[in-house]
Amino acid sequence: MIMDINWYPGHMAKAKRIVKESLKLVDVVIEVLDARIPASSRNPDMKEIAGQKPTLIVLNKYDLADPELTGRWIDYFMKSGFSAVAVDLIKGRGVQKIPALVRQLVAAKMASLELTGRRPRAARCIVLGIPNVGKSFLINKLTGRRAARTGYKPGVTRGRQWIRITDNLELLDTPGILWPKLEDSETAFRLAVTGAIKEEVFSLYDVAGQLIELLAKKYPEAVMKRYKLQHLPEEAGELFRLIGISRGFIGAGGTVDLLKAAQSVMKEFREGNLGRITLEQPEQ
Ligand SMILES: Nc1nc2c(ncn2[C@@H]2O[C@H](COP(=O)(O)OP(=O)(O)OP(=O)(O)O)[C@@H](O)[C@H]2O)c(=O)[nH]1
Ligand SMILES: [Mg+2]
Repeated sequence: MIMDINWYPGHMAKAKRIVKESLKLVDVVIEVLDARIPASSRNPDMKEIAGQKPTLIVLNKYDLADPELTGRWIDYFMKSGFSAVAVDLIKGRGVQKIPALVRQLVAAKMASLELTGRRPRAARCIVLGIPNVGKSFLINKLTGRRAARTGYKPGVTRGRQWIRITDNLELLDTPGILWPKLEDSETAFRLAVTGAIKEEVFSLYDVAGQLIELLAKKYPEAVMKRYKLQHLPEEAGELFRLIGISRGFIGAGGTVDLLKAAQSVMKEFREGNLGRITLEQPEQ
């Protein structure tokens, strides 16, 4: 069973408090999800935490996700009242759309500020997400190297700073870390294979085993091609044995190194070498 030791209740309560405090300072939430697991990488308490704040959902790691399913997820989130965009933060694809999308989300609010005679101001946003979804990469991409610190503002908790993205968009320089939901084993599995849960707290062999069985079933051609296999057994141990033989993972006594096969399947899945694979679909 997978357990994330980092997220016992005390930690969760503290993270929640920090995020809630930050949220008072912003107009818009940018919630980063892993495009391969848009449901499982959402924080279960997000609705309660973000309240009515306009939210832009960023489906990151688009380079690793199934493009068609990503499109369906974007539709799904838009129909649910969010703004949504797919990005690849390694190549920087899609990031340039974010400032305009954020401005759209605050257009009504800014207009009403003006109507009541207040000066128009920059929209303020924060990046939120569970571990490893790409929050830091996003902040770096949005701010670039020219990142101009706008300095401390009154009311801003010490240690937090605003970075100017455009003339009318500012970003809190530190992301808010959310905790993943681990209530069911399928969600935990998806978080583990995509790297959201640290490897110390789950059995790599078991998770990779579940992964290779799933891949063999759903993407048989990709698996056979990648590992040069003639046929596909259903069971993980047997799959790893064939993959180990094919890759030459043979130990001293001539035995196949199953763990090494499992490790390489996990690594290659995460690097996208088995194709662009999304592990969950939006509900109909
Ligand atoms: N393939 C791919 N990898 C990405 C992308 N964006 C980020 N990564 C990888 O994901 C990992 C995590 O990115 P970070 O920006 O550090 O994630 P984070 O959300 O700040 O993680 P924590 O600080 O642990 O909460 C890094 O190893 C990146 O290389 C992407 O668009 N595509
Ligand atoms: Mg980070």
